[in-house]
Amino acid sequence: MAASAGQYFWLGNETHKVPVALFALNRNRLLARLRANKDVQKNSIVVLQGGEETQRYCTDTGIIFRQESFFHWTFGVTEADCYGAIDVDTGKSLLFVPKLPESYAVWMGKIHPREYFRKKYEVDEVHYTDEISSVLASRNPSVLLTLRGVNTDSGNVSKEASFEGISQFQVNNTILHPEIVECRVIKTDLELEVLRYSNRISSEAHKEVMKAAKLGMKEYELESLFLHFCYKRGGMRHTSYTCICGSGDNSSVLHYGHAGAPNDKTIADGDLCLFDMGGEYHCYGSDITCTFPANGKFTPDQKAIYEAVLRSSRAVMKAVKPGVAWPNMHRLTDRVHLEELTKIGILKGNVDDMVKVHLGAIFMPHGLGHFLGIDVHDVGGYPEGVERSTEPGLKSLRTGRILQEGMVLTIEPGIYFIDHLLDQALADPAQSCFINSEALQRFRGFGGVRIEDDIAVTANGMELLTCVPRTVEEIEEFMAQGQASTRSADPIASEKFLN
Ligand SMILES: [Mn+2]
Repeated sequence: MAASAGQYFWLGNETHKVPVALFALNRNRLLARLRANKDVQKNSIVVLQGGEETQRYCTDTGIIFRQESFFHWTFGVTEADCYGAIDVDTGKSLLFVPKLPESYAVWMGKIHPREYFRKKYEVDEVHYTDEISSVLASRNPSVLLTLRGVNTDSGNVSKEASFEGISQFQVNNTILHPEIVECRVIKTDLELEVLRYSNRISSEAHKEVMKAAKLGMKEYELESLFLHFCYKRGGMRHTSYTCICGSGDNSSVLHYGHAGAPNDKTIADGDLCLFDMGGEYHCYGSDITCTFPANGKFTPDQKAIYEAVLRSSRAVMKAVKPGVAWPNMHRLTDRVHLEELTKIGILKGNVDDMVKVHLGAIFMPHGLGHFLGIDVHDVGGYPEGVERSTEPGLKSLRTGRILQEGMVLTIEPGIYFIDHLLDQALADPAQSCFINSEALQRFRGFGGVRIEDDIAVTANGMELLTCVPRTVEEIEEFMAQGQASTRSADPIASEKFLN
């Protein structure tokens, strides 16, 4: 096996070198699981289909290709329209690349020979995709293991490999998915290195945004700064998801920033900014939210809500370690929020009784956090045997699992003042009895606070991957410095922030 050639994915400058060995290790981990699975017959071959090149609707305008996540995990291949296979018994890896037309050489550049891909990706064999059927048949497999399974976040089904001639083979499409998903749930040290890098660059980009934020700016100007920093400094052409840059009341819109609300509000004095943005490097993502006052100084109410969320975030971080059930971390968060909201005076009464009527979900309707990896909502949250709760709040939790070393998750508690949910709670006597509606009135239009960090579960606790100012004092001090240093300069025009 070609494991020592030492190739890597690298975009030069200070960007991270991702060893191609990362993917060989992933394949070996998958093979170990498959070989231990009694349902896997002798002479089985795993067959995966990579992502396909797409165009904008009916036009010939190409959309920047981003590899399909399972294929990326297994082969680390950046090109579109490939297939890959692994012989389970021998461990041999086969890559199938498209035979490109001569016109490609004119429009797209040099057509590389197969040997180029064999070296680049450290696989054992490279063939053309139109040969896949005959190449596989020559190995006389007992069965082809293809990938079919439901993504438990989207409900969508993975695209199973298919090619001309597949009907001549025995195909099993149920064994592979749960096995590869389990592999993806636990990150290797090599994968952790990439996630640390994505987090470091994205954290720095968030700090640039905080420093540059000024009243009167459009939210999208700060989105643009984040994207620019991630790409210029970090080689991150993609983000893990669409940037959420909500100011003022928009900070309570959980997935603001979509095409119908494209981060286009003008940032005003007194606004809280809730910016949820994460860069992605070689498909390994990050998912970070910073909430800060637009003018650099928290009001007493903003400080109180912010510190309530910070308290739950840090309580969870203290409790996280292998063996802990993630739903219990969500419950812990709710409890801290309810206690803090009571101290602030928005709620009144006994917190245990509030928990019984799911009052926490009024203020945090989403889950505490989710797996992170090649997908921002990474796979494996609900394998067979792990049931999703039906309770408010908890039902939005993207995993119900017991934590294990090597899992990477977000911790993203939030408190939001969402009119629709507040009105609902006020109309429900079981919940409204805990609400001080006069105090609550003051928080209408407040928006929301989310504090989102990415963590890796370690043997005894956790490693924090995100590094941004977090306490009220840190944020105010950091923003004061930033406003002093950028007062006279447009950060993009001067590019000072990149040097
Ligand atoms: Mn998240």
